[in-house]
Amino acid sequence: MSENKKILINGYAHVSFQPEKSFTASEMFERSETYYNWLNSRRSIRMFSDKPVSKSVIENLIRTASTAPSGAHKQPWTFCAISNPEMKSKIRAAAEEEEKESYNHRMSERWKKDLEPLGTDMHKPFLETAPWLIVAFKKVYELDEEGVKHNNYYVNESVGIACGFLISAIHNAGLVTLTHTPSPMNFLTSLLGRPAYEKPFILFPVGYAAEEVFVPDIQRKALEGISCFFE
Ligand code: IYR
Repeated sequence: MSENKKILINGYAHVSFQPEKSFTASEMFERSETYYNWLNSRRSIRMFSDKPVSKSVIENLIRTASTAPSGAHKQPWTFCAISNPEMKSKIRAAAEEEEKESYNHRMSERWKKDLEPLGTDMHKPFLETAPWLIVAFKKVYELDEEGVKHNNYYVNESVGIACGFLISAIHNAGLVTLTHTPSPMNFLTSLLGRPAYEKPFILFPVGYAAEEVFVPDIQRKALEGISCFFE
């Protein structure tokens, strides 16, 4: 079978790969539009239900995130999933402490003005209500068991893409999330016992939306505002 064909490139094994089958022009248009409409139906949610979500679902979401491309295929990420109520409470307390400082002292007036339409503040009840928190850590470098340092590349780009995959996987599962970035969020490295070379990147509360949810009445930019074409 052609799928099993193997060759060496630069002395390294390469296997033949069959990309997704090609579609007719109209099928392709249809699929691209359907996918756009489906992702466009996603919203960042701050109001969560406490309804449980099974660990096996969370495992699949993390597996999906880790299919993202990454610099030199280093996969420079760790996704920590937390359902333990005591740990969630500790994370909420530490996050709110930082957020209080940020909203009161660190954030500029202009920044706070920009956030006004989103209705955010220093209170983060969703960190306890959501059944799961997933913290994406970026590995700026890695140490192996012998303490030897290994470099990672394009870490922000790689982890950003993986987080995008995670968000779409959460949406696909019928769950909701929010990209929460308490700042600074180094407390997550120590609370979760991660090595110092792992830096918290984004904290995602994951779960069902609350029974009644309100989201900011905001619009996405039109294509003209986000693209330019050279034909
Ligand atoms: N980290 C704060 C502030 C915040 C910042 C941005 I940029 C947002 O889009 C939303 C919130 C918080 O989580 O409230």
